Amino acid sequence: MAEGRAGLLVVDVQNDFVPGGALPVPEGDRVVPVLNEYTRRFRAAGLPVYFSRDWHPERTKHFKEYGGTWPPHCIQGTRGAEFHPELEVPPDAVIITKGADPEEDAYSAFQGRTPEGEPFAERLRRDGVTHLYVGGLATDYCVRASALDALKQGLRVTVLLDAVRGVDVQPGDSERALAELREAGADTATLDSLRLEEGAAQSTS
Ligand code: VGL
Ligand code: ZN
Repeated sequence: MAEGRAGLLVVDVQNDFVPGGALPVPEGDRVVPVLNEYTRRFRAAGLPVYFSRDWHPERTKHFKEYGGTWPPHCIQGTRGAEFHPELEVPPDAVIITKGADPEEDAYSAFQGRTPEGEPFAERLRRDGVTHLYVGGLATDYCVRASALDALKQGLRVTVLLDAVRGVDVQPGDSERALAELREAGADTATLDSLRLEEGAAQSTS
């Protein structure tokens, strides 16, 4: 097989994760225009884009009320679970749905599936993606878990520093997550440092 190409993963940019939502990430809405620009650049280079969404049932052990951590959020079919209205999701984007199982938290997009029911990792393999660029919400939960799983899958991972924001339940959680990701082998990029080529990508940060 030819050397793989890059893909973009936009993690959980949903109404409940931005200010005004049920589980707001401070400044979560600020990632939207930046991610729109990343999406345009990937599409212009002919590279695939993936959008994960948190998609919970009303009862799940993910929620505080049923033994978990969080207030109810991103409940299937509600407005809070919809992508942010200004997020540009191209028609050929692949939506990755996770968190639908009431028995698991599913922080990672790699616990999610395509609309056809295919696990995310398999879809990436079929698409020839070997380098995943990751942005979205939240740095210290779903971005962290997705990037760590991507590394475990043997993918090259670049975290998009200008397109992530964290919850910071404990102050410093997001910074610690980024340090952990670098330690695990991820690199980082911003719009200014991004260098994409058709069928391949590298960054210079
Ligand atoms: C997330 C907390 C709970 C996330 C999802 O998308 O980062 N965080 N569920
Ligand atoms: Zn959740």
